[in-house]
Amino acid sequence: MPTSADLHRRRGAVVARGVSSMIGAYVDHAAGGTMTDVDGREWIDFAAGIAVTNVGNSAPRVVEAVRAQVERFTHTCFMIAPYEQYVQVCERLAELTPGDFEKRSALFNSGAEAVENAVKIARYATGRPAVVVFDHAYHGRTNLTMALTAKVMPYKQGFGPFAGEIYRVPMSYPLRDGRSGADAAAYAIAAIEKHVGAANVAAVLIEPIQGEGGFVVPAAGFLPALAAWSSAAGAVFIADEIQTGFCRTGAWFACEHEGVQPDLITTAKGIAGGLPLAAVTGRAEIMDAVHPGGLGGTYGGNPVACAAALATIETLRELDLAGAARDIEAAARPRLEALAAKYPQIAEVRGRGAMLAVEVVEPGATGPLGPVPDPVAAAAIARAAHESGLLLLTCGTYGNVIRLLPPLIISGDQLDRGLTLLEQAFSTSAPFTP
Ligand code: PLZ
Repeated sequence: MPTSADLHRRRGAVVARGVSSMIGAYVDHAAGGTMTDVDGREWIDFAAGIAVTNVGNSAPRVVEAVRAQVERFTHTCFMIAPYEQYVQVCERLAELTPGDFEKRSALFNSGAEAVENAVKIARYATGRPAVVVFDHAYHGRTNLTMALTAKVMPYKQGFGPFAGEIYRVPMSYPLRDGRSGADAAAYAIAAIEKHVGAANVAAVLIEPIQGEGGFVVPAAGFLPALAAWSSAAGAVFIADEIQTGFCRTGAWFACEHEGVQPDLITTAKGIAGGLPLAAVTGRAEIMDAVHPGGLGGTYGGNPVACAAALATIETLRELDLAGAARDIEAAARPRLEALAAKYPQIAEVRGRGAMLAVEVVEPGATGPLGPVPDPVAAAAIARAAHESGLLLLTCGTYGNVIRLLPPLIISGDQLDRGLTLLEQAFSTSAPFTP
């Protein structure tokens, strides 16, 4: 069997350099809260494949459902010959997503594709061009979604020109803007009204908690104020719950924490336990504005991915993994707060449920952005974690946020071991001793 080093050498000769990997170890198998590489080393998983394997890798129900579906049929294309599994996923989405109104869904393959389609639908339904997005937003890597995404490096550099009619406005970022939710919303709304014009806005698109942008939790009241403004302006309020959805934050969807009912919601990642599936779900009158045949794609709602989604949703429900996400927060947050008390490099502990982060800064330094981001220290801590066998991700516009995204089925013991490795990573790599 090839070692990670062998595979890494072979990769260099055939895999495009633009596709890079966080660690040099190659996966042999993964289950629950751990991953084992081809060299036989076990890793604690605080990544869940970027918030995908909420039910764990190779969750038993998912494996069984996929196996059974693969034996029945693998693909017909829903636009050619439809099947029940697609309809069932749309039924589940109508039940689970916030909003007590008639809903419709359309299924796709990736998060970016769901966001693209949500924008298509909102433009069609309103007959308007403009899409409002926020500082630090991440919505994907296709041409339209690159335009929606804020950060240039590595996502956009050299890949333009980008799609037009995208307008970026300030995000509520309590650590850095010091504004209340209401004030931050008023500030963003003034920018929309003055720079875009309410009558031109097809959609206001927002992650209820930003993912790649730094696990930024907007101040309370920000999301409801934007949703109310959108509704009054005749714009479609779209929540991108691709990273926050499917119990990650301790509720089925993060919008629920603020009682927001988006007109449209995009989902992917956690929906299907690791198989590629994405969806746009929302108000029937908006979704059904589009003419028959206007939405689709060869693989969207593939039957194997749908079978995986149904088994994933059943698992999330039966194991109460929203409750598990809250338990993860209850166990991890005090440990992160203790780290923050010890290390002045930690400016803030934030997040919800099993979507938690610490923002790393230069101790005591304040600049035009507020606390001065320290991406070098964050990277050193992540590297130390990797060396000790902890899969740990960073994120943030400034690259200085360490984020925790464990699978929701992680055991108490695995979570404890992972947090201990994180604490050790701080003690061995932080440039300042406490
Ligand atoms: N919207 C909120 O988090 C994907 C991107 C990783 P796709 N986030 C991980 C990377 O570097 O490419 C994401 C997201 C939110 C949209 C997307 C895009 O989802 O399935 O990666 O297309």
